[in-house]
Amino acid sequence: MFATLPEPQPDAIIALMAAFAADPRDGKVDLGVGVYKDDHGNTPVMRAVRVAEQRLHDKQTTKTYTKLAGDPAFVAAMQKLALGETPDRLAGAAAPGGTGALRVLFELIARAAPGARFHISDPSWPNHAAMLKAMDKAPGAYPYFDAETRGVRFEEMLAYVNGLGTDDVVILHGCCHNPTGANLTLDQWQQLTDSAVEKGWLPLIDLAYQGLGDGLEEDVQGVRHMAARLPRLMIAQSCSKNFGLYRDRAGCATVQCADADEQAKVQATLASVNRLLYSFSPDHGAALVEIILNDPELRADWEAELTEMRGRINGLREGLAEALRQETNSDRFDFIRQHRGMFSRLGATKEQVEQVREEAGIYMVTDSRMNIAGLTQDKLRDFARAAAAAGV
Ligand code: PLP
Ligand code: TYF
Repeated sequence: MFATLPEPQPDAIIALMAAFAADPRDGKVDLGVGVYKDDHGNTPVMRAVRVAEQRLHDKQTTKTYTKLAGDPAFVAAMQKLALGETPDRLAGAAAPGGTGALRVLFELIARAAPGARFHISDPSWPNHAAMLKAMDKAPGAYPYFDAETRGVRFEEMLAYVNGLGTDDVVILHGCCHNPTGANLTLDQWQQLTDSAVEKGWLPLIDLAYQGLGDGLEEDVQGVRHMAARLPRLMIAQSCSKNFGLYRDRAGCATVQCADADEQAKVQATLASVNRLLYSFSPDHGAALVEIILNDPELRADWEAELTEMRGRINGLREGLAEALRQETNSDRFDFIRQHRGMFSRLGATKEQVEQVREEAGIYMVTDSRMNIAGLTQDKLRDFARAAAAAGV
């Protein structure tokens, strides 16, 4: 039965985690997998999460099943977090992480419009294409990252989406683009919205880093603009990074529908898709998020800690750009200051990435994506020196 089992495609980021763990050197630096780290290199359990866990422990009387679409209070709180004021024509379901939310929304589209074509940014988070290919829905790729300016090739992106129509789904990163760190301006979101209104393509917004760019509200200005103007859109939210709940697998799939009839149908389908994929979504992380978002004191503390995390990342961006200025005698890395979120793509070749890994023990993904949060102030100079020595 298994003799002809094909080798699965390895995930380069997960493989890098293993290579880092196996490296015996003291002082090695992990800029690979996208998890937040503090000044000591730890990925902490957030303070509000600890308190919410204690409360859940004290008040939870049963672990019987929730609903197929998860706890409605969690879904409503997540939708409010993304959209602010929410219209009543939203369908939604809890899902196992942002990945689960994406998978459920892909499945929904596969049922609603089997011939629909997906489009992702060039480049994008590798799992987007991998998951879609596994569903026999290899996506198209719209121009996105400009390797010269390290900004967005917006005119080309806009021309691409203007060529799409009502059978097309466009996956957009809501903020903090993974893997490049280059993001759309509000004006660009507005132009994309005009295109979606005119051409009828459907946005699917992957929102995995809300609060880690410029702020909880600031990071979703584009998403909210789109939601206010379009009859329909989809959002896949992850609680992995902004709540630090990675392994608990908390996420939310939302569909803004055109009217109440459509909402009822989509809601029933989301529940059914959940059931067919895994029955009930995990609820532990979702319950913590619901407690935090609906308790003013806990929420304030969560926001304060998220602000500290964001401040640390953006402080490292400043420091890294400055260290690279000094080590390379040029301002060509100043884009690191403008980028937002966990990642920037440095612009090094595969060989240079390997050289930095071998000589300095600093691990970046092969495409030279670096997790800024993996740095510490005392490593900035080492990093800049290693990058300069490799000729980046
Ligand atoms: N989308 C993007 C762009 C991501 O970077 C991630 C990774 O964390 C996810 C979705 C999904 O994350 P998770 O399934 O861990 O919640
Ligand atoms: O891009 C990252 O590093 C995170 C974590 O298959 C991740 O989004 C990486 C690979 C993967 C799942 C999550």
